[in-house]
Amino acid sequence: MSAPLQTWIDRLRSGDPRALARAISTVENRTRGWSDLLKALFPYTGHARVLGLTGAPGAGKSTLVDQLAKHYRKHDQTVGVVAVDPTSPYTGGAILGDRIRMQDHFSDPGIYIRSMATRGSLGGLARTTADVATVLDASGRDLIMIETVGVGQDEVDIVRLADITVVILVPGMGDDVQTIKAGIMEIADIFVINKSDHEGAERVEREIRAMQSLSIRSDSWTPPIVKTVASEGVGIAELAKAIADFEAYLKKENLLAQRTIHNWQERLIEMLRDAMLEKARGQVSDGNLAAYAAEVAEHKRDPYTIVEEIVAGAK
Ligand SMILES: Nc1nc2c(ncn2[C@@H]2O[C@H](COP(=O)(O)OP(=O)(O)OP(=O)(O)O)[C@@H](O)[C@H]2O)c(=O)[nH]1
Ligand SMILES: [Mg+2]
Repeated sequence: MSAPLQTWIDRLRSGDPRALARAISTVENRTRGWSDLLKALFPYTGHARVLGLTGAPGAGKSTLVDQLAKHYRKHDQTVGVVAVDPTSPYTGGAILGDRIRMQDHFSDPGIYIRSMATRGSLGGLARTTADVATVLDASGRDLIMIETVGVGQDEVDIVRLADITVVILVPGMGDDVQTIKAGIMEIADIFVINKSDHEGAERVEREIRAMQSLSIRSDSWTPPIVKTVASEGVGIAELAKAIADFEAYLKKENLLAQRTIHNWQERLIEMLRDAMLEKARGQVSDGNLAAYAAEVAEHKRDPYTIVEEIVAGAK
């Protein structure tokens, strides 16, 4: 390893927020040296628990993350937060909110919050997020929380990489359990009904229960339902307990190792897909690709043979 890289890693490991920020940017933007950095950091990873939190826009995810961060800080755990914004990272109200909240923790180096741009994310959103979590893990954080809006496949893929997934629902707002994306409901290890100060929390709870009675998880865990009022700090201790219970269950049933292997299998496939694509793309210039496309459009050549030839050439 080069001396500057070693110094950088030493600083990052000692808790220097600037070294950490630079490492995250390098990985996020795929700046030169990003993969060497991740390779060098990998031996230091595997200690943090990764908590994924997802839910509809405005459900109170950031407020909840903020409260949980405070809770864990009281228990002397260091926290890293990655807020993945699916739309505009710079003008969104959510990010402004995150900034304001960040100042609460500003004097506390035990909390590191990072908002991630997703537009033009080079390595694929789920992969980049996982890589950023890897950097936070290597920096020695005990707990990493990843906040995403639960709207699309990307978000499902992100939270799937978490050790523990919390799905946040709210009463009313027309987002009945039925209308929430099925994929999101299935990945919940814990349900939170936030904004329980609003009318309709009981109804959401009944709907979750009804849905749960129809399906049994392969690990036979029944996701608990925790009601919170995040803006008031109500139910946070209960949520932390539900998280601890699930962790204990994973440990007792030896499921954590299985989950980790399964997650790595998914990550490896994605990494392979990226690497193979890059290799194949190295074979064809954009101009060539346009020429192939024209040939296919004119039915001069079939696309299947073209792809086979490119793949064969990429060895
Ligand atoms: N009444 C009530 N308001 C809440 C509660 N939790 C959060 N809020 C408010 O709901 C609004 C949205 O909260 P956020 O934490 O930014 O929600 P979010 O899910 O992170 O939003 P996005 O990141 O934009 O999707 C804020 O004004 C919060 O103060 C709650 O339990 N009850
Ligand atoms: Mg938010």
